[in-house]
Amino acid sequence: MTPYTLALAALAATIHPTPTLASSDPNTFDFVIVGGGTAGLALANRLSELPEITVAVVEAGSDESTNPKVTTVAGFGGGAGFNTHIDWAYETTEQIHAGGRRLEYHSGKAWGGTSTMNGMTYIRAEAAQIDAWETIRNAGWNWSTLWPYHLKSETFSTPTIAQLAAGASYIDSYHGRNGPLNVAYQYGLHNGTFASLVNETWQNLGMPFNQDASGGSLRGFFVWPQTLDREANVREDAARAYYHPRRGDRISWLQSNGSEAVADGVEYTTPDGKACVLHAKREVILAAGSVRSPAILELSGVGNPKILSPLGIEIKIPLPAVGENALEQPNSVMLYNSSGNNTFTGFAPYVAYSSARDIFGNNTQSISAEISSQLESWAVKTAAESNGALSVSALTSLYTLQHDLIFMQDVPCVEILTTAVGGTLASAFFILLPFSRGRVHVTSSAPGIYPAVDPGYFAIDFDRVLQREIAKRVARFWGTEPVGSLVGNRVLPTLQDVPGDATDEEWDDWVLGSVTANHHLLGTTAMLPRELGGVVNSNLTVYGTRNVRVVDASILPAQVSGHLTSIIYAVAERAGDVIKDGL
Ligand SMILES: Cc1cc2nc3c(=O)[nH]c(=O)nc-3n(C[C@H](O)[C@H](O)[C@H](O)COP(=O)(O)OP(=O)(O)OC[C@H]3O[C@@H](n4cnc5c(N)ncnc54)[C@H](O)[C@@H]3O)c2cc1C
Ligand SMILES: *[C@@H]1O[C@H](CO)[C@@H](O)[C@H](O)[C@H]1NC(C)=O
Ligand SMILES: *[C@@H]1O[C@H](CO)[C@@H](O)[C@H](O)[C@H]1NC(C)=O
Ligand SMILES: *[C@@H]1O[C@H](CO)[C@@H](O)[C@H](O)[C@H]1NC(C)=O
Ligand SMILES: *[C@@H]1O[C@H](CO)[C@@H](O)[C@H](O)[C@H]1NC(C)=O
Ligand SMILES: *[C@@H]1O[C@H](CO)[C@@H](O)[C@H](O)[C@H]1NC(C)=O
Ligand SMILES: *[C@@H]1O[C@H](CO)[C@@H](O)[C@H](O)[C@H]1NC(C)=O
Ligand SMILES: *[C@@H]1O[C@H](CO)[C@@H](O)[C@H](O)[C@H]1NC(C)=O
Ligand SMILES: *[C@H]1O[C@@H](CO)[C@H](O)[C@@H](O)[C@@H]1NC(C)=O
Repeated sequence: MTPYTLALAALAATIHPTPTLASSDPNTFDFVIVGGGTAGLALANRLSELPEITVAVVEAGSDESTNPKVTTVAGFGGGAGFNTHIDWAYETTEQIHAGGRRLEYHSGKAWGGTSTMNGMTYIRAEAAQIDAWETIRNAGWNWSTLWPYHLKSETFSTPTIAQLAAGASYIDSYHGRNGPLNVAYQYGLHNGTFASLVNETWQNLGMPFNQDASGGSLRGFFVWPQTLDREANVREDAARAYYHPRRGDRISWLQSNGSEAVADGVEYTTPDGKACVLHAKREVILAAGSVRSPAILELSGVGNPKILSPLGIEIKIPLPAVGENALEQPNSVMLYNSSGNNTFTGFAPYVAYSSARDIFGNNTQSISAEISSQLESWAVKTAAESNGALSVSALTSLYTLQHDLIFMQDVPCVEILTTAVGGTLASAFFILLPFSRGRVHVTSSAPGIYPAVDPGYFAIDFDRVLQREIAKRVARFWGTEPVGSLVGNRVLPTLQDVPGDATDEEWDDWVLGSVTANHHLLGTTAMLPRELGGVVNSNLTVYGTRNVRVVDASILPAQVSGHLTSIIYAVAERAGDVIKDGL
């Protein structure tokens, strides 16, 4: 059986009203994009605006535009499609720093990619952390150069009066009005007093209300908008926004001499197992996501010889950083039942972003200094786990930058979601900027075998410390008025498992035994100078290749404090212009 649904591919990105297949050979296109997901479809759309240019999108999944598990906006959206045919359903390697468990790692397999099964949360990154991209020598990439692309991608639906009363808020100038991507609050927002009680509680804990985080400043409490077509009340995935298909296996090369390789196209497998090639006159662009883009490079001979040679993969370009620098976040959930017989109806998407200072208070200075003194030893540890791909000096400088963002620039490093449904009140929470690095590598030269996904949760102890401190803060939040009177007992973890006066060790045990993936993996083909562990340059071209780029979450060089799709769309939009400028 073939594990892939291979609908017909080779379509010249046809959202454009007059698509031109200006090629005599039906298997030859100017651009061949592998992965019709979040980034891939946004990019294909923009490249296809050029009248003379042909674009093929190779996507392993199918058109799911009428799949109710995709279109539903119920609850947090994410989850409906888990472990169905639209989920690659990866599993991590044993997480040795998180109780040795293997965790589910979901990832979309459909036109629209992971945007067909995610939580639809639309929250942009913090401006200072995007500006930091430029300080690590990614010329042209900063908050203000991405700003027009945030606006270009978006059509924001102005909240109605009832939605404003339910907690929606916005600043008009932060939003686009003519982009392909619908962003909105849903009509089903909870409209009782809960939002204002949560708001007040956070204020009692020193957290301000944030009128609109879309401007690049996340700290504080707010009700978040979603990638959503409000009037149709359906999920706005990348296919719905940017497009309306065969598995790409590896790049086929025209020439290579060890220091430079030129792609000819992409090999793919038909449902009956036949190997075929789509030729790219100009470029091959990988947009297969953080798990598969590095894997496709490795299957194509671009990667770490120490990993590829034992698998019998012929090295075209030695590039050890491929698949390293994987950055994910661990997610924890705490649940309470409501006091009395309160029940909550409607959708309550409430979030508070906090900085290190909010968490550590007067100890911030000393913790900052302590971490500073450990950065180099963390770099040594992480470098040692990277199969020689990342150097101590590179990691030390990246860690120093991250330390500065967290402790000097107060970039939020903590996210706490709070919601209520029926008789349950819930928080999900996660560290945003882990120091731990993981990796994604192929384990076989056969393209159908899943790569090993190792997010490296809690490889650096401080990440666990911060996750535990957030858990304690969440417990404190639900014990603070006015929300304090709404909750009855803590039901996850129970007071037996983690008592009210639990030690740090007891909290740690619970955290390590219960975390799940947050599914924000990125960085596995990072846009960084080669000596800092980069895989693509600031034009998103893979080092050592003449005509292969990566455009998806895997190029983000560092974690971001918002959610990923907003920045991925902006990156893909800008990539479209970078590519067009080079034509
Ligand atoms: C459960 C979950 C909840 C999330 N919630 C949110 C949220 O609420 N808000 C938010 O902003 N972000 C969220 N995220 C993260 C976000 O959705 C992803 O980071 C983002 O969609 C990734 O975009 P991408 O373009 O990098 O990859 P994808 O969108 O995953 O696209 C990759 C595409 O490539 C295809 N592909 C892979 N390999 C091959 C191959 N060999 N040949 C052909 N095609 C291939 C895949 O099928 C897929 O369509 C969530 C993620 C998950 C899993
Ligand atoms: C961002 O990049 C643009 C263009 O290179 C530049 O003009 C601007 O000063 C940069 N902004 C910051 C904050 O560095
Ligand atoms: C939160 O409180 C502030 C006042 O401090 C108010 O302006 C804002 O509208 C409130 N938001 C919600 C969602 O209650
Ligand atoms: C909740 O409802 C049940 C059944 O209606 C009732 O027996 C119980 O007393 C109620 N509890 C409280 C605290 O109001
Ligand atoms: C509040 O939401 C409920 C559904 O949960 C809806 O029936 C009601 O009309 C809403 N009220 C207002 C004022 O929008
Ligand atoms: C923090 O320091 C300030 C000023 O020194 C002091 O007033 C405050 O009580 C301290 N807070 C805590 C929680 O120790
Ligand atoms: C809340 O949970 C506790 C412990 O599980 C239980 O004893 C209590 O009855 C529950 N309260 C309500 C209102 O359901
Ligand atoms: C990026 O592409 C532009 C236009 O093709 C070119 O001028 C520039 O030198 C490239 N930058 C890098 C880092 O290769
Ligand atoms: C590989 O060799 C270098 C020099 O070492 C040349 O500059 C490249 O043009 C050449 N590239 C290819 C594809 O053969």
